[in-house]
Amino acid sequence: MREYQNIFTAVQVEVAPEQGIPLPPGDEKRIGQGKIYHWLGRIGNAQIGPIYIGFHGMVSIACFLIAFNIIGLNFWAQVGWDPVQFIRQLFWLSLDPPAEEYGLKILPPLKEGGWFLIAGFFLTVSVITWWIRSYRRARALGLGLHVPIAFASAIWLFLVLGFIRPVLMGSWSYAVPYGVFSHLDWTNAFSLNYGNLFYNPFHALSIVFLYGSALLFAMHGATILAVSRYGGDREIEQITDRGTASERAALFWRWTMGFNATMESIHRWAWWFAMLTTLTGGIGILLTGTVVDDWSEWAIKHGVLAESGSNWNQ
Ligand code: 07D
Repeated sequence: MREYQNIFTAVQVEVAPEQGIPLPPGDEKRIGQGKIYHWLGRIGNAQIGPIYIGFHGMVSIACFLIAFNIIGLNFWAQVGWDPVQFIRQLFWLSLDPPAEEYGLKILPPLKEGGWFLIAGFFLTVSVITWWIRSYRRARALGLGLHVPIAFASAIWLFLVLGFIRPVLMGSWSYAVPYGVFSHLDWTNAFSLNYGNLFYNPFHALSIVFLYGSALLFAMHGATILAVSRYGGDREIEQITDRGTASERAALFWRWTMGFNATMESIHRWAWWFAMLTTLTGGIGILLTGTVVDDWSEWAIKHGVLAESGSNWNQ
């Protein structure tokens, strides 16, 4: 028997583009009337626009493009402006922070970290103005501040890595380089330099929340798809008006693991787990090199790890 498995299928309603609520006078910054694209509707909402740009959106996009171009042009200069080599070596190219001896100097020579700092400045302004945009749009729509708060947690980790920790360490050289492989190498070197980041309890917590977020997202997404044949995708109504979808979903989890979140609380679980990934991560990075120099030694001192290390000696 053929069964309806709601994995790839999507319901699309072909209607005139939704215009949204009227904005207060002076705040009307929307462009276009909106358009419906069938293929977009297969993965999300078919409607694009009217697009809200606004002052902070403009500043953010402009600053991002400046940072992106500074990084890209530095990469290109590093291969003698050869477009073929630019593409071939793209993953290996890197714009690095100034050397340690420049400390927190505001503008070292451009080719010795100056460009890095300028790019970092514009990228930071871009991220912060995008946050302001998320805050202002949430307010304009009368929403809770859940999205801006979660985004602020990600920005906290971003600022710890690129600004707060370098300032506390007394040199921009501690910031993360802009490059595909270079930032991976930086991450690896960070762990090695500070005695294995796995023994940093905040890194461990961050992983718990990261993996936990993926697990919760998989469980929730799968549950709602599985009960959408009973109207379970109308999640909000099901919080107060529990129909068969909600009851079956809850019962499934009580049967399989003895406990179930509710149609409402599952979103709180997901929000907290995602938010805590970067919140705990930022704390872990901030402590490294400032308060704790070697996480293996720290673990031995606090009885987490034996003097001889773990039993893994291969
Ligand atoms: C980075 C910050 C927010 C980002 C923002 C976006 C733009 C784009 C683009 C200009 C993601 C701004 C950017 C707009 C600009 C252009 C083109 C969020 C970020 C606002 N680790 N590890 C974590 C695991 C190891 C190390 C977190 C696993 C090794 C370091 C996470 C393993 C070593 C750091 C995590 C593992 C090591 C981390 C990241 C396994 C060496 C961090 C969470 C299984 C490789 C970061 C406390 C996140 C952190 C971090 C997972 C291993 C080093 C939980 C699963 C032992 C140095 N690791 N890790 O959401 O917070 O990032 O650590 O081995 O700094 Mg780790």
